[in-house]
Amino acid sequence: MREEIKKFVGEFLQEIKNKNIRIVSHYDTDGISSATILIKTMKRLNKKFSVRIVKGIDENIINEELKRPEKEILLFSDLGSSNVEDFSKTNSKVFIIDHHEIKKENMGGNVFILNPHLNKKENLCSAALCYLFSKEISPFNKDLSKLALLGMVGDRHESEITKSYYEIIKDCEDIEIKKSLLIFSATRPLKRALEYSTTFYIPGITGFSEGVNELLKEIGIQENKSLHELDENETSKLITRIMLKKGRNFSEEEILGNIFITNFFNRKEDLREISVLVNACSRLGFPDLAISFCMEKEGFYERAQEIYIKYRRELIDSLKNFERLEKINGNGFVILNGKEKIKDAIIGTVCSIISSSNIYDKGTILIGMAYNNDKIKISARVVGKSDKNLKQVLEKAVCNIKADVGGHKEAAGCLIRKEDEKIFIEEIKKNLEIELIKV
Ligand SMILES: [Mn+2]
Repeated sequence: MREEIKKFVGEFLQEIKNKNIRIVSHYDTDGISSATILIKTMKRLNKKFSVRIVKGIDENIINEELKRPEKEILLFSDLGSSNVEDFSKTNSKVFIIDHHEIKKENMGGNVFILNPHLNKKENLCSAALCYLFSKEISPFNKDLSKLALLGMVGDRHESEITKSYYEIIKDCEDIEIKKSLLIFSATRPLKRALEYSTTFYIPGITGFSEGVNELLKEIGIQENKSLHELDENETSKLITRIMLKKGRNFSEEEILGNIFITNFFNRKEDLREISVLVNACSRLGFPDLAISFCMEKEGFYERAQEIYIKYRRELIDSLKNFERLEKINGNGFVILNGKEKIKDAIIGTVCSIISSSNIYDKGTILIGMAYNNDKIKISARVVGKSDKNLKQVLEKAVCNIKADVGGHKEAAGCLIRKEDEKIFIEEIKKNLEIELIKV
């Protein structure tokens, strides 16, 4: 990777002489971390720049961006790989730092791209790539390593720390790694962390303060201690108790993992929590606030917290309502129709949390539905690791009604019209039952 990065940086520094930079990045945590690294790097180079955060790239965005003044150099992060064909047709130079799949044959002369898929190297998140790019420009940018690790956690790469990630961890002076229970967050009082933990849903604990109090009393742990502060003995007692909670027994690898603690705004923070906070701010329409938070600008801790707290409350209420919602329990699948009781913006997250809980057997397909005015947002997830292709499952179900299915094998979604609700449910039931017989 080192050689590719050197070459990429060389081309970039050559091209930006006398030019301004236009940064376009993705709106998730990895994209926001990437953008923050790039912004800081451009500032330190004394370059003028502007930033745009997008959900994805479509034709309109490509046209708008390519029409911008010639004095600007386009720099994409955490997206752009699937658009190289469009970019290669233009005269302007385009730089892309990304880790999404790319077709080599589409690459053209004007596009410079840093993407680990091109040489089958380790899969690094975009923020890590942006960081290595930044460090190649100047070793003084090593202080941005924390943001690379934020992107890593955002894209859930932390369970498998590969060579380059080790290098980044070594660069980061302010990081503490601990193998522990994956409840959320490790730096908040356990009482709150257990009640509001959405890493995995624990029946009778998630959303229920009485259940939490009882559990902590039983094992004799002070409720105001954080997970980070527990000694080994206390940690193992807590793990045992949670593993024995009703439902399917959790396996160790499902509930234990690496936790990264670092400082943000001079407070000890769990990177997973920062990742959710940044993601929530950005997705709810405040990407600029998310970036300012990552830059640790004064006053932005409080503003970001406000949005984050609202988001968490919404999520916990939805999970609490989960047991009361209309469900269709099939053989190997569950359709969860949240109707107007779950916000469409969080139905995907709710399904992800339920799928990582112990309520349903491994391999169960979860189809979540939530109203959005005259449309219905659909999200598909699967419990545990599985080779079922959820994108195909949804594509089949909507083949007679108009809908574009997005996502991939493990997580997919689409938007259908409200009047197609019944047809969709019938189709998906039919397809999933047939699927099962085939197996
Ligand atoms: Mn990414």
